[in-house]
Amino acid sequence: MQPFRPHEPGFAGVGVTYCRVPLVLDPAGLRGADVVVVGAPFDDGTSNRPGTRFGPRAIRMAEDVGPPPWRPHMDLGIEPFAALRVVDHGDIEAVPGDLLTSHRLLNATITDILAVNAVPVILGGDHSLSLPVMRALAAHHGADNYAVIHFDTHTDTGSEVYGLTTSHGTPFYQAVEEGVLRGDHLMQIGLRGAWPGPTEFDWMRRHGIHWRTMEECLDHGIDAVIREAITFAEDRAPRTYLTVDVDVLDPAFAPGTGTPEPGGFQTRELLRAVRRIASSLDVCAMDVVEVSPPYDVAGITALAAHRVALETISGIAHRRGGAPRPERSA
Ligand SMILES: [Mn+2]
Repeated sequence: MQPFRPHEPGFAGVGVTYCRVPLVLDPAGLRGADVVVVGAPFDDGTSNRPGTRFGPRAIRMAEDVGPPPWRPHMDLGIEPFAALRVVDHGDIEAVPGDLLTSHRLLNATITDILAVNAVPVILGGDHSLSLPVMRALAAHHGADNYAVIHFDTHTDTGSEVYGLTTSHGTPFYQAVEEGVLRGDHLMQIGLRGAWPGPTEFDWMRRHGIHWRTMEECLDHGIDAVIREAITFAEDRAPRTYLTVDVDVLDPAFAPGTGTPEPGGFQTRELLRAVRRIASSLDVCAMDVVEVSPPYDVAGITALAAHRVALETISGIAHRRGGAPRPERSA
């Protein structure tokens, strides 16, 4: 089999698979997988600096140490690639300049992955991709049956951005208004900066959306906010969609993104947070979005995103059992 799809743009395609897991481009080959990595190489939903179409490949290439996957986690005490069957499904054949078609293609791919009871791990791409993901989750599980934990600088609850209703600033507004996401099942963490404003926050209150600003994370302590998020999600639904906009990180740790905002999480705090969430909750889908390699420095943003996915996969492996043996000194 060719290691690419016939209609994928030149900037798309795996380059190397995620952690060198097997490449499975044929949807029929996904059966039996526990986790399916897929790239969503589009950035037509971006309001400011584009470039996240280059994200999936950069994230996969961020760490390529060569041999087949072997990543013993010294804190969780498990080896995720031994505990789970993880495959890379390549990138969707995004159509440059046609965001709605790219969304339909991603929705179809996520639907295929959910149909075999695997967890999609989506490498973005801009955050508009959460809309087709939530449409697939609602169709498969029902909107009542999943919660969302959303790390971001921004709420992404605009009714429109520059007149466009489908944008990386609107997916959670659209999903609630469409009925594919319950507002009272959504918790957002890390909000800061100057967007959005009172109109959007009023809409969020009306729909029962819960959030913790970055200021509240510092006031309460990040661990306390993560415990709150886990309780929030498990009280509302049997499974959780984890969506991570890399701009929740401080630009010192993640300069390679389209809408950076100073004053955010450190990488180690985000990695610990997603690990705890995936260890505690039934994560039914996750993504890491808004990695824009043209603005990256030394690949640190792509590497942070790579590790956000790896910590999530490791947490999923930990939650599903095995024999944990954290590496602690005698
Ligand atoms: Mn976002």
